[in-house]
Amino acid sequence: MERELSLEIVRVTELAALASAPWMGRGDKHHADEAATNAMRAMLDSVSIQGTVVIGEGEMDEAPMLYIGEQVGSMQGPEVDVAVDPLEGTEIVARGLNNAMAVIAVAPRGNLLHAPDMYMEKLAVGPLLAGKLSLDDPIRTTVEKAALALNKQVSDITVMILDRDRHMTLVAELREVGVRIKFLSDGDVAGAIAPAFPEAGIDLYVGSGGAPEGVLAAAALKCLGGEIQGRLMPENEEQAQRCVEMGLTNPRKLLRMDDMIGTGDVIFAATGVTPGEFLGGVQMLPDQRAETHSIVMRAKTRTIRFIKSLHYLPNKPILGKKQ
Ligand code: VTB
Ligand code: MG
Ligand code: MG
Repeated sequence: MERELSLEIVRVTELAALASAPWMGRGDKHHADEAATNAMRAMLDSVSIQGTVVIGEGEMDEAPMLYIGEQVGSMQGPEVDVAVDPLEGTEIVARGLNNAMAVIAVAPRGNLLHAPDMYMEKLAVGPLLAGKLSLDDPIRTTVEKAALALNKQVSDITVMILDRDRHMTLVAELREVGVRIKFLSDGDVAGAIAPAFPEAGIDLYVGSGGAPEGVLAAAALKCLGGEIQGRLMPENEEQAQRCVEMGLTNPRKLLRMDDMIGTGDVIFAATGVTPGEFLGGVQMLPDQRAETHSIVMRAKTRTIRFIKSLHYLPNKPILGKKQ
């Protein structure tokens, strides 16, 4: 993958974010998601790749576009796997809360795990803790190891977790251990990446969220020098069967970075829709302009670019057409 691709890729998330931002707080997550998906799909056509969607909006028969298996890109350029979440945090946008982003990851063909739509147990960390923890450990051990490695008191460790009833036991354990907790309403791609940004003030990301979101976070964390470990959580026979079909004979196998995103290069881009831990949201400005805040990075070089763009909206025909 050529480095020029990074800038082409970030234009895709910028447009998806611009398209969904007008839906903030309108209580309509369906339209917010649809606007982002339409814009992302349209923009992808101009990107110089021969892409196959491996993580997308759903199976071919349930999603009209960006479905799993769909071919995207200009069909000139490298053969790649594409993982997308045009609007990671539809409910966030519908309710005007924090941490919604448009997200994409691209890797050479065959590298991205075709994560089925089910829960994944996750443990994500930034560079200082990469390689030092294990999802197999009890949470107390994990926190204690983290405190030791970071030279902090356990009471100064901050853990991020999705605010869900299913995390009640884990949260009780964390409280007993004595850490600080920051809850997320949704948007666990942003949550899992947060520990890699010192300014976010998060040491560990734990708990279960979407498996596709886990792979997207793995792509970002590889570029950032962080780490995520995951374990799929099939809840019925059908889900267990899906794991087997994607090549996991043991669906409960501990998944490491290489299992999720391979060993080669990966490009990750995200644009904030609402403000988050490390990205600003779309800001509507006077004179028909909007400002976006994006991050784009590549595993091979580990250069991290924060891109602030000022868009003149009348010159965005894709936005006009689709809304
Ligand atoms: C997370 C979050 C997503 O799903 O993966 C979450 O990142 C997990 O599912 O934004 P539950 O909502 O059932 O906990 C989302 O909230 C929606 O895809
Ligand atoms: Mg989505
Ligand atoms: Mg999502």
